[in-house]
Amino acid sequence: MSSVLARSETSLPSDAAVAHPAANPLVDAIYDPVTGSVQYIVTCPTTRACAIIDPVLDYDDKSGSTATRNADALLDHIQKHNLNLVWIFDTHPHADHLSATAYLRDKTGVPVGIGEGVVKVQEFWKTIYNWPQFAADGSQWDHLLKDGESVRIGELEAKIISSPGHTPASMTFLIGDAVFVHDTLFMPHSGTARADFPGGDAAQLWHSIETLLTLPDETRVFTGHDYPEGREPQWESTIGEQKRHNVHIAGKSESEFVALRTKRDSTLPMPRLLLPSLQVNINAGQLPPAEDNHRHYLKIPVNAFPGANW
Ligand SMILES: N[C@@H](CCC(=O)N[C@@H](CS)C(=O)NCC(=O)O)C(=O)O
Ligand SMILES: [Fe+2]
Repeated sequence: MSSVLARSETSLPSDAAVAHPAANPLVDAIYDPVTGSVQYIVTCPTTRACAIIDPVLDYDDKSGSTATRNADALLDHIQKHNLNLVWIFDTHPHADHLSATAYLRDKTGVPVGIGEGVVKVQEFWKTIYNWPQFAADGSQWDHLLKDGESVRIGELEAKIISSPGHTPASMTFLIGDAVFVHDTLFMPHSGTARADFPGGDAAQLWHSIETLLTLPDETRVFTGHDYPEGREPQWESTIGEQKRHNVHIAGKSESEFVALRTKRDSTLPMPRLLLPSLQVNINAGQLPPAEDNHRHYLKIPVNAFPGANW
């Protein structure tokens, strides 16, 4: 299956049109139909500096093969538009796909970042993988993002907002008139992300979403996933649309949300790639070290999640 590339609103200005400081980013998205993930390239229109958010490393669990089709498509886009990559981020340690951050850092030398709460996720999963020598201190990333801090992408300021609930490490990026909400709000007709992963919490997710909904109605909202059934994938909405139409949020109280989220989560199987993903993603997208035959192995803990839906 091939990825879908789409650009939000305006396209890159000509070199002549770069006199004024940027407030709002250009946003390009590459959708991965295999995992339903949306990968973003966020660009400062005045300097052409850009950041990648949530890159996917392709993984076929049937053959144990990795590939870099998605990540290379991101790099091709950057090269084609003559952009200057300055940051690579994951919004949270993903449970449904392997992160391509390590591959991209190796290729480009550009720093990688994730929320500082990743340490809690590392602590949980290093026990599951029985991996005592693994350093659960976030040192695998170049930068651990803190709530309220800002990072620069050229002349753009990316404000980091902690938004736990789906995971304890989840961070939202507010960049000009665009907010990258990852796995909090999905498209209004599909609702919200699940809150049943280890360290997840439906009430926390509600409060994180409430904070996001205080942004101006016209703010562009870019979500981390879409799971279309018989339609084209979608990932862009606005805060106003979310407030009015999100099927899990609009007209609901906190307790109603928690009840519906908990009920739905009790029916969901674990993501197909949960166990390969976390082993790689707590390690900033690096495979476990190669063994003496130079091959990398992923470990599957047996019966670590009794009662999980199949
Ligand atoms: N079927 C997908 C499900 C992945 C999944 O659980 N996605 C999370 C985000 S990482 C979610 O919030 N899903 C909400 C839902 O499926 O309702 C898979 O196996 O990968
Ligand atoms: Fe997720």
